[in-house]
Amino acid sequence: MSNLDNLKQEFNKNLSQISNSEQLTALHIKYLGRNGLINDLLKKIKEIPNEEKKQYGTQVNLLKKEIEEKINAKTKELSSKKSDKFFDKTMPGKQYPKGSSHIISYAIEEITKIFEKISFIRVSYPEVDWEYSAFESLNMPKGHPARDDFETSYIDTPPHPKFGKMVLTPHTSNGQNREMRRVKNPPIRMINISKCYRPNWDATHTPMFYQFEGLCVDKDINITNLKGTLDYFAEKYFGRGTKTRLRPHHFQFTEPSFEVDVTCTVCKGSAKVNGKKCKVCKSGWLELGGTGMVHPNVLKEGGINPNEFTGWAFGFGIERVIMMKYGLDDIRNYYGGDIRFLEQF
Ligand code: FA5
Repeated sequence: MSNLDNLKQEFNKNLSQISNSEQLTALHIKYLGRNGLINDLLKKIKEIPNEEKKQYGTQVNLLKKEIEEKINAKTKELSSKKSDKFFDKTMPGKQYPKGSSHIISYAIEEITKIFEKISFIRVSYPEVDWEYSAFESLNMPKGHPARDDFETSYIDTPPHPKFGKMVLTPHTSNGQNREMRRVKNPPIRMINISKCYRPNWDATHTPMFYQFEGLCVDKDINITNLKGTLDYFAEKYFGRGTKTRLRPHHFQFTEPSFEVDVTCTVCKGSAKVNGKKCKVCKSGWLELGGTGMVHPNVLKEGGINPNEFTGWAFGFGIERVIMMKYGLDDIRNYYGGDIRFLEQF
């Protein structure tokens, strides 16, 4: 029996033992693959005497064709068997857990919408910025002690001759000068939302956190406008009936400056729950953040004439407003990645 007959017999035997598509693929590779047995036979044509070459080639090609046809037939046979299998179309599909936006992203969206409704424009200024934007432009010259309040991290790069070193910005107030220079001519109505950095880590402070900063500059802007806007925000974000109050404070970039409190979301400002002192606020009020009338030096540095225009600004922590809204007690949970916490929002 010739080599070709042996190969054919062996192939038929192998084929008769095939019961699934993996085995059939392996058989295909064994006989018809690039380094398969058929190609081995074709390579051997060099060793065949010249007068027999033609006949040998024809026989090998016929065998190759026969093997291809048989493999194709087997493929069809196997796939038709598969379709005989019972498939219950009414079975529920695989359930994959549903993703959702992060609690911070929801708050950013909500706050943006609240301010966009009253014509504020959402912007986002650099998280890594010049010392100038974070301090000098805000009436805090080099060496001023007020800078210490912001516990700033500096980037180890050569300083700019005018703008100083680069910093991880400790507050969104760095956007004030940038926005004044972008808009040039008031009115300015900015809502700047960005990441900030300070080296703190406890239940109410994280090294990276978000602030949102409002800036309004126009003719005849006064504290009444500021109070009205804060009341509007508090009602929209925390719910109807939420009130705000201003307490005197000091910031180098606003004059006068205030801290803003809102009525506690748990006791609604009464300081009592079921006749007992409210555990969340103890006084009926919760602290929201800082605000004030933009200092004339800050307007001047932004290229705006303080004799013609006035303005107000505020800066609040996003983690803090979420905490107040939902009565949460540890903001580190926001960044822990625990799905059981995050999927509640
Ligand atoms: C400022 O950052 C001022 N730039 C706010 C301002 C803007 C005043 C415009 C006047 C005019 P303060 O340092 O108080 O102020 O921070 C504001 C809020 O940021 C805080 O009330 C708090 O909610 C939040 N915050 C500050 N540090 C952290 C921190 N490490 N983690 C989480 N939130 C923080």
